[in-house]
Amino acid sequence: MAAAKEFSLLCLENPLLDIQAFADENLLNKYGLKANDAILAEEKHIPLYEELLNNYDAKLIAGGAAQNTARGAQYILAPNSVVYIGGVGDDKYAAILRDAVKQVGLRVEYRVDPKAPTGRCGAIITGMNRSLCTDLGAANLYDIDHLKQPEIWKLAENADFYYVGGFHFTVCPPAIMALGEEAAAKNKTFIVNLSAPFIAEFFKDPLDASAPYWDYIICNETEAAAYAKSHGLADIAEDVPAIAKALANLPKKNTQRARVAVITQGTNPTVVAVQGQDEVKQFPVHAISADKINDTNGAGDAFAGGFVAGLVQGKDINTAVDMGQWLAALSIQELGPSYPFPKQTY
Ligand code: 26A
Repeated sequence: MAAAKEFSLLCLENPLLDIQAFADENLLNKYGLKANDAILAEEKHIPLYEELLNNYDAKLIAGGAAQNTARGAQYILAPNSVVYIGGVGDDKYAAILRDAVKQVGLRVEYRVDPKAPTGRCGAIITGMNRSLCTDLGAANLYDIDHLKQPEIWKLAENADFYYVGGFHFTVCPPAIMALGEEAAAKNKTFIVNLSAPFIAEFFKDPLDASAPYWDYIICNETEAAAYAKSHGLADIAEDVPAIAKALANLPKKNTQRARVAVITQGTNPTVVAVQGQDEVKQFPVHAISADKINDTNGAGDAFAGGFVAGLVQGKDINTAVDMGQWLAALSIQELGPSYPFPKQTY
């Protein structure tokens, strides 16, 4: 058998270091945070990071949603399959990230900013919920110039699959569009994750501009509802299969591939709709007992990692979904968005 092509998956988004702690509602209330949400930090949130480190025994864990997905996909795929791009600072947090990605053999090509600090995400775990509050720092300075540098663009041209974390719509929509256009022009696969409710609500214009390029759109049920409410589909906001169908059937640029919409729903079945098909499929998750769960931070990213790894391996949709659910089940038994070592195989 021919050796698999190297670096066929390129991922783009915001590399972050998670400052993760177990806490209670008092801390959420103090900073006006919701138990299950992901937001951009405002001035009032900045003291949260020190407070987590000083008073809550917080752990520093590699994060950044699409970087977690990229690590997850590389965890499954043959060596040298995945490359990830995004912006970091020149500091010890970036060194921790480089160390973590090295462990799974993920190649990173960061845009390094000499002045801005590496982005950080306060991850507050309360029971099965996680509240994420992100100070983007250098991740916010990612620019199209980095992507278009000859050696980076060469990586993009080489790749056959692009995965963009939706959080990047707050940072550099031109880079997202460049990948989408490249995918459509060369009949490659362009995958987007909606990432958080606020993306569909407040970054609607750049999100919608990229929609014609989506070959796969992945989100969870809350993001799906936020999408529906902000896109004139409020009447179906609670109807996950209907939203999946609506997403799958949005206008599409590359008509050689039918779009697939995938909506996860925590412990409820994953919903999959394919453009032009009437049937919406449901896939039960891999059940694990509650006492085995450490935290759900990064579960959705792990799902996407397993799913995309399946696509890269040329698996059918059913198998790719199952691989996503398998990796998500492994990840929630670890601390934060991490994967077990010694490595397990699907
Ligand atoms: C722009 N924002 C808000 C973000 C993020 C983010 N990754 C990129 N951009 N906010 C939270 N995360 C990451 O989500 C993961 C869990 O799904 C966290 O770093 C965490 O690892």
